[in-house]
Amino acid sequence: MRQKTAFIPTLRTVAEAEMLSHQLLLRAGYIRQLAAGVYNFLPLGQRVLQKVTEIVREEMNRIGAQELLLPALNPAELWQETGRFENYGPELVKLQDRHGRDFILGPTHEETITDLVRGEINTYKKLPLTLYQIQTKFRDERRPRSGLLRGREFLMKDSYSFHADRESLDQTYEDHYQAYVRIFTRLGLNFRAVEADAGAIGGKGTHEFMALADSGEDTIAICEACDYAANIEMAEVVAEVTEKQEDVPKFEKVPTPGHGTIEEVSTFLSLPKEQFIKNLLFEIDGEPVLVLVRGDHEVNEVKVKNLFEADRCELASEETVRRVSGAPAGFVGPVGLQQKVKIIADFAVQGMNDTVVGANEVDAHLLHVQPGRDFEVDQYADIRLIQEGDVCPRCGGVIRFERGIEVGHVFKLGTRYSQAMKAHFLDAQGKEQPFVMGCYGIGVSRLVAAIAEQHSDESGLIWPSQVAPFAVHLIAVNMKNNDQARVAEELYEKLRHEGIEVLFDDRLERAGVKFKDADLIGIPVRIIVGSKAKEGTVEIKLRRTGESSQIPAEDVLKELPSWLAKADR
Ligand code: 9G3
Repeated sequence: MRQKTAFIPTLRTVAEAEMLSHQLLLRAGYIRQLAAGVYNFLPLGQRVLQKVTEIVREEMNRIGAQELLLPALNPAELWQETGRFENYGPELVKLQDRHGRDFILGPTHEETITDLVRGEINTYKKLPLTLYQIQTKFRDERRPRSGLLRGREFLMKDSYSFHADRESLDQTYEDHYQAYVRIFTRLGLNFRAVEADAGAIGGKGTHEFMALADSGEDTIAICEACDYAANIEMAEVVAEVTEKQEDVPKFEKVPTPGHGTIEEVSTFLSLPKEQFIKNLLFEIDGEPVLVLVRGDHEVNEVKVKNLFEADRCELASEETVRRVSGAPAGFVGPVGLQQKVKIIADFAVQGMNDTVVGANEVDAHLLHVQPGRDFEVDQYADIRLIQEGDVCPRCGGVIRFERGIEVGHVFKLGTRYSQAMKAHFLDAQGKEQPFVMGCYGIGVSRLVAAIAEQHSDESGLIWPSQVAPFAVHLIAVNMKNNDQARVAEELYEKLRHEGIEVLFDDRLERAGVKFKDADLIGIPVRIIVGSKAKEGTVEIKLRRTGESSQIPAEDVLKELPSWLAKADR
């Protein structure tokens, strides 16, 4: 491609863009925003997107998944069969056709694919079956941000598998897991597969694939000693054992005027936060539940929700707190509640002695409260957020946090959708069974940003060769100079004749502009035809390291493969 005619509108600066990848993709002319979370992919962006898509497609085909294409426009009826038309909020894009019928633009396609398969497959002999698509999804995010990382219209590879039994699902899940490892490795990503929470989609057993990035939205807990890694929403906490004290004095009330937070009361009473019990009243599927964790710990709401297998789990409203406790939020405690409610506590609370809790009275706390003596806990469970320095639940090593960008997510769905949609097959005994299903996603357009996040510096993008829009960036420093123009044109023709993808900067721009643009665009290997062209010498240079050398123009084809190979190391 010749830059004189190419549509690559580079920019020196852009308005605020918190993610480096977002800023660089805009400045290098890869994408342009049409609306919040809605992007144009310009020619360079499209070429990268196609390279990523091709690698995903190759690895999905390799595990025997069959590619199809489902409609983005789905009749609401399908989504009413699973109840998701009603219970997914404003994120679900709804519209009406000209006859006033309800439709949605698909955010994912469990219903669509299950409807297709239930109409065509009815015997175990045709199982297992894995189908996938690479298709545009719509999710009306409240706060679309960070460019391609959280869009409202985006490209996803979503695959769905259908099985006669759980063992078969486990095999396909493992096949996807390995395919994802191959895909993210080929894409040059530094990633981790982490245990994750299945969330609203349901099912047991799920992993997320996280591209490590300090600016990533997700936090993962990683063990320094073994390969344990989990989304912190899921990471298990090991409860340390402490013995109960027998000689704790009777509890007593103390005034703590105007001090609501544990921070304030801990300072006011000069008692450590570890001696406090944090009391949070939740409404879980509408029922008030008092949740207790140690004062220096945080409640993990995903664990609380999963403990009750609840649909809804949120902090109680102020009036519910007053009704149940008799006091405002900062003074709630497990002793002397106005209304009896279920009390659950983190394992760490079980081993506590001589604690401080809210007195269920404004401006008052209780000292010397002894769990098990002064109040009963209905259930102890692992419901706190893991912290850096905690013990690894697998090997006892030390847990530390990393931030990541979720680029893949694999789920064992079970029969949730097939049951809801009466998608059955006849098993070997002729008995009707619901399909056992799995679903597996990769954020394809999000990957472009994740790769850019990991492969860039402040001057611009640095694409791994497998996904770069071109392999070689050929730059004629001064196209007005006959020697340079001749040598550059000859090289351009020779490289293209060899099937090498070349971006040729043949513009009549100053050298400085050309090199700044080349640094932004991020093509791994650069060939510079400059003043030494008249001696037949050109410079070959790596974008990543800046390593370069002067070589004879006629040796470029011979030298290129070794430079392309070291471009990624
Ligand atoms: C919705 C809306 C947003 C959603 C969903 C449904 C996320 C929804 C989870 C999944 C699960 C898997 C197949 C590929 C891999 C991920 N956001 N999810 O189900 F209606 Cl508005 O999409 N689907």
